Amino acid sequence: MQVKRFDQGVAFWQDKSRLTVMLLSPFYSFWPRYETRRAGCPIGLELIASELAAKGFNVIFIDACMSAYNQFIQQENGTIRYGLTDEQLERVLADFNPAVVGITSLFSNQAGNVERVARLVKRAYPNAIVTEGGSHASGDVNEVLKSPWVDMVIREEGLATFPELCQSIEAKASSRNFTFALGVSYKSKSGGAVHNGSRGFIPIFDVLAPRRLEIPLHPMYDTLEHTGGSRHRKNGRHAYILSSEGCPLKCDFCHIHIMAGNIRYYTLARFEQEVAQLKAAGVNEIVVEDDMFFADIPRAMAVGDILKKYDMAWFEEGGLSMFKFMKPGSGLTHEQMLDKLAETGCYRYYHAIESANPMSLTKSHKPHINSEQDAAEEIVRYTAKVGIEGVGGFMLGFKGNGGGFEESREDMERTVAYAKRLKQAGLAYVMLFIYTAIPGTNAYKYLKSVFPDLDLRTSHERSAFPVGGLTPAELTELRLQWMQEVNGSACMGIAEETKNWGL
Ligand code: B12
Ligand code: SF4
Repeated sequence: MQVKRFDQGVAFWQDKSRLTVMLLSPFYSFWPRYETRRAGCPIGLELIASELAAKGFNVIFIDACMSAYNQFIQQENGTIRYGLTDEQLERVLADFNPAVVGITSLFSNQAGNVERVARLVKRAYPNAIVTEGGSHASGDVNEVLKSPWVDMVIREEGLATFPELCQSIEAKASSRNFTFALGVSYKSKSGGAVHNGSRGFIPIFDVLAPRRLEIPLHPMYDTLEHTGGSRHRKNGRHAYILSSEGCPLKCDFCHIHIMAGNIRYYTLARFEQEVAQLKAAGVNEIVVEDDMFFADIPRAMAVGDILKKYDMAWFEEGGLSMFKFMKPGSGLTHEQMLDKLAETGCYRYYHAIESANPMSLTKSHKPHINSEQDAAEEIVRYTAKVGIEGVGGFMLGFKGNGGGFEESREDMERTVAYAKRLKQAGLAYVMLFIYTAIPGTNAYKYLKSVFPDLDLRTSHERSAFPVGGLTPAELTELRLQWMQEVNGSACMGIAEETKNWGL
């Protein structure tokens, strides 16, 4: 195999007679007053590249965001694009001629950018089959397929589906308008959407090809910060990693359990192999992206031991739930868990706390004990005591359960006061998010039925619909004001400067 690195990505050339597949991560944009600007190596697309390369395909991986992360383009609607310009992307595309293109569409607030990339791709390669995958494409599949530039959507997990689809396109058993591959939706010749049956999730990830490190170690990912603020180590590389995917809970507003299913693991032996390879390649800092790292706490502790063995500083970004610290089970206490995290090199974690309102949590099928403030304060104090930075995540403006509840402004203020209390107790930073409808969730179905004419595809930093007597514009401004009140000027100064978390 010939591996060729270029400024915007990596190409794996194997055999001219085999199919050439291009994988693309789009450029993104943000609202500078309200939103963070965060992106990193797209792990899903990267893992698909490894699978395709292992199966002998020619693979071209391009990241149109991270290859020009610090290039800003002011757009007409007030947002700022970060990443390649249209012309720059067109110039990169002109170097290749793929038969199939796969674009990752993770975030609904970025759907417009993905659509724009799909248009550029279709213009560059009119004969290529253009596909999308990821959380947004899966959740909003019918809307995505209305695009004249998109032929197919790979729903949910793409690790087995996409290689199978490419094999079947290569064997001419599938075409732009037809495939039997499970987990694929496509447009029939008459233009209607056809949804093949879903595919089961991979039960144990060890069946996957070894991760190709050329992508995560591409120089474009060697940034001073990662997706969750400042890095801990100033020299050496950092890399994103998964030891599991999925979540056993089914919160109404969350797309993770739909996208990634119930919790599934890499064995610890396979996980260690990957950490050892990253270490040998110069990585000394790891960002763990597991959706529910604490689904099995003793196993999570063993993951920490492996990271310590290879002297990795690590940050758990996927999120550690407050209720897991409150009721860990397995005979453990939160002190033991936090001692272990600190001892194994964890320097920061996203602390999913969510709300001061037990009703909002219960009605969303989330454990209500997250709202027990005295217990939470004790855990936050201990986190700070062992020297770990906890980043508290809270949600404002719940409205769901088929109309079963809606937060008032007072409810939101109660959560803000809770956030303030925990910040004073030792949280390093607080993210106040706005309850947002994610296509594919129950919350989206309900909110779309109430607000059929509103575009609900905002980030959790801008509000899309009226709630608690507040208009979307009012709640968006209030959230910013509350962020300033809770975090103080030091943190907000960093957040303003970096457009990332304020630490
Ligand atoms: C890591 C992560 C991030 C990172 C992103 C790093 C990056 N790629 O740039 C950061 C921290 C930056 C981030 C930010 C945000 N995130 Co986020 N994030 C995640 C998280 C926890 C893991 C994603 C991941 O890597 N999973 C592991 C890989 C293996 O899975 P995957 O990416 O989904 O890919 C698989 C499939 O989707 C599919 N697939 C994906 N792409 C493609 C492409 C093709 C061609 C094919 C065939 C298949 C395919 O196959 C892959 C392998 O199975 C997910 C939760 C989740 N489990 O999905 C949320 C998630 C994607 N994030 C979410 C949200 C809402 C956000 C934010 C808006 C939050 C905020 N306001 O800060 C921002 C938006 C950022 C932006 N630029 O606008 C939502 C998206 C829902 C939606 N439809 O909008 C998710 C699903 C969480 C949730 N609440 O349900 N996020
Ligand atoms: S919000 Fe957290 S606990 Fe709930 S389903 Fe999503 S990942 Fe699981």
